[in-house]
Amino acid sequence: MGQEQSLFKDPWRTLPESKEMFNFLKQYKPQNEQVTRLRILLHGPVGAGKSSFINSVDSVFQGRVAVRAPMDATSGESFTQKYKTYKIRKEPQSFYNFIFNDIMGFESDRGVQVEDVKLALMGHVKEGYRFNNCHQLNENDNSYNPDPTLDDRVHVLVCVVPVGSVSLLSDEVVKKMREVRLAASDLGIPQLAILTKPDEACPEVGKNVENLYKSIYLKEQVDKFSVMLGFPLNSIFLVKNYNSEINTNDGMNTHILSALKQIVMFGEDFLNDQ
Ligand SMILES: Nc1nc2c(ncn2[C@@H]2O[C@H](COP(=O)(O)OP(=O)(O)O)[C@@H](O)[C@H]2O)c(=O)[nH]1
Ligand SMILES: [Mg+2]
Repeated sequence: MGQEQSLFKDPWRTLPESKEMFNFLKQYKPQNEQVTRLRILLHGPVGAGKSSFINSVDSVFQGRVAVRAPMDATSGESFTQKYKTYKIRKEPQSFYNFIFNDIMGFESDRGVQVEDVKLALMGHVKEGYRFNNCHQLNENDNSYNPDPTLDDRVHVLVCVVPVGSVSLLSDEVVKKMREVRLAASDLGIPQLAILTKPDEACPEVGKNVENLYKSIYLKEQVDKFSVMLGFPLNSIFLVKNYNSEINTNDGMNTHILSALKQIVMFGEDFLNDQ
C-alpha cells in the first residue's frame, strides 16, 4: 500500500505543545484536600504495555529513557501479580502528584477476576496483595482494607490494549472489559483507553511516530474500539511507548503527555465531584 492510501493528509487529532502539557502535569495538585495524590489504575492484558506506559511517563519527566516498573520480558507468562503503587520522582525527595497502579486482566483462564478489579477500584486492595485468579480477595484476608479513604480509591481507570489486538479481542474478553467499565461507571470513576504498540500495527508509524494520528488503519481501530466498548473518541489515545529508544524525543513525549494530561483532568473532575 502506498503512503497515499495509508495516511490521512492531516492528522485527525491535533495535540497541544508538549511544554504546556509538561508544565500542567508538573504543577498538578488535586484541588480536593482530602487526597494527596491522584490514583490512576491501568488495566489490560498481560503484555499490553501497562508497565511500559508507566516507564514512558517516567522517561518523559526524567528526560531520559527510564526503566523502573518491571516489564515482562516473557509476556504472557506471569499468572500472579502484586498490587503495587508506582510514583514518578520529581526531585530527590519528592514525587509527582499522580500515581499508578496496574492490574492484569481479561484473559480467559488467567488474569485478575472482575470482582477483584472492583475491589481495587473501591480501595479495598492493600499494597503488596498478590492477585490470584483462583481466589477472590475477601473481608477475611489481611490484604483487605475494610475502610478505604478517598486516597486509597481509584480516581481514574485506564484500559490498555495493543492497537493491533483490537480486532482480535474475544467476545469473552470484551464482555469482561465491559463489566469492569460498568463497575467503574457505577462508582462514578472516569475511564479512558490507551491503545499501544502502534508502531507494530502500522509500518508508517514504525518509520515515523509523527504519523500516529495520520494512520488510516489506526484510526479505524480506534473507531472500532470506541464502538465495541463505548468509549467516546476523546477518551481514546494512541501511545507509542519508549521500548527500543535510547533517548527521549519531543514527538513521542507529546503523545504520552497528551494521554496523561487527559487522564489527570478526568481524574481531577472525579475528585472535585466527591
Ligand atoms: N513496539 C512496541 N513495543 C511495546 C510498546 N509498549 C510496550 N511494548 C513492549 O511490549 C512488551 C510488554 O510490555 P509491558 O509493559 O511489560 O506490558 P504489561 O504486561 O502490560 O505491563 C515489552 O517487551 C515492551 O517493550 C510499544 O508501544 N511499541
Ligand atoms: Mg507489567
